[in-house]
Amino acid sequence: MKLFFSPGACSLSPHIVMREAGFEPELEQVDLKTKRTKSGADYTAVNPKGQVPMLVLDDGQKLTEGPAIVQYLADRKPEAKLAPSNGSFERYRLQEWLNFVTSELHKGFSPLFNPAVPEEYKRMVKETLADRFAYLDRHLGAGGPFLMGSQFTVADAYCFVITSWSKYQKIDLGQWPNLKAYVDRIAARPKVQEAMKREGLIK
Ligand SMILES: N[C@@H](CCC(=O)N[C@@H](CS)C(=O)NCC(=O)O)C(=O)O
Repeated sequence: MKLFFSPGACSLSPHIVMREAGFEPELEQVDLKTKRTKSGADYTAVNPKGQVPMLVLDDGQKLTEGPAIVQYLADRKPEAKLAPSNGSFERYRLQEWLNFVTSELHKGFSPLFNPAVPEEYKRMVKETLADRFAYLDRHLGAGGPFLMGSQFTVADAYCFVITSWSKYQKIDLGQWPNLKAYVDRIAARPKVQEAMKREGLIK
């Protein structure tokens, strides 16, 4: 299986999951500005969406959309317990979290990385994100240490990656101590460190 990624982008989530699940990830870097892969291929010809992540399976099938990819990876290695089993109520809980991260946090952050977006709108976007972070902080304060309780799941990998973008936007996570502790806890996981090193995000 090959994962198309861009350093520090949302593709870090399936990259972490691959390592947590025990796969040896084959990776191909994409330049999201030029839409070229590191080997020089036109990425839009490989993936018409032009976005990362994309997973290419051993039989050549292509899977996009981070929440779908991480569930596929988790289901390939059930022994890693990265997702509750299909059909259980807890699986819907996981999907509830993945959807929250993708629609409220991930796409909540996107305008902040767009230089064409006016500063006034960015201020409003940051206020909305602060509400979402406050919700997460309360949730983690009441339970934890992970989104679904004691077990680290693919939703935590995704939530960690997106919440960590705060550092690029001068959003101080220290305002939400439970959330800050959660991000630090996940950052310290050996497989997360491995993935971040491989992407050149840490030494
Ligand atoms: N809906 C997609 C969105 C993926 C996405 O937004 N990827 C960003 C990087 S974090 C990207 O490729 N941006 C470049 C672009 O949209 O042209 C998913 O959840 O996987």
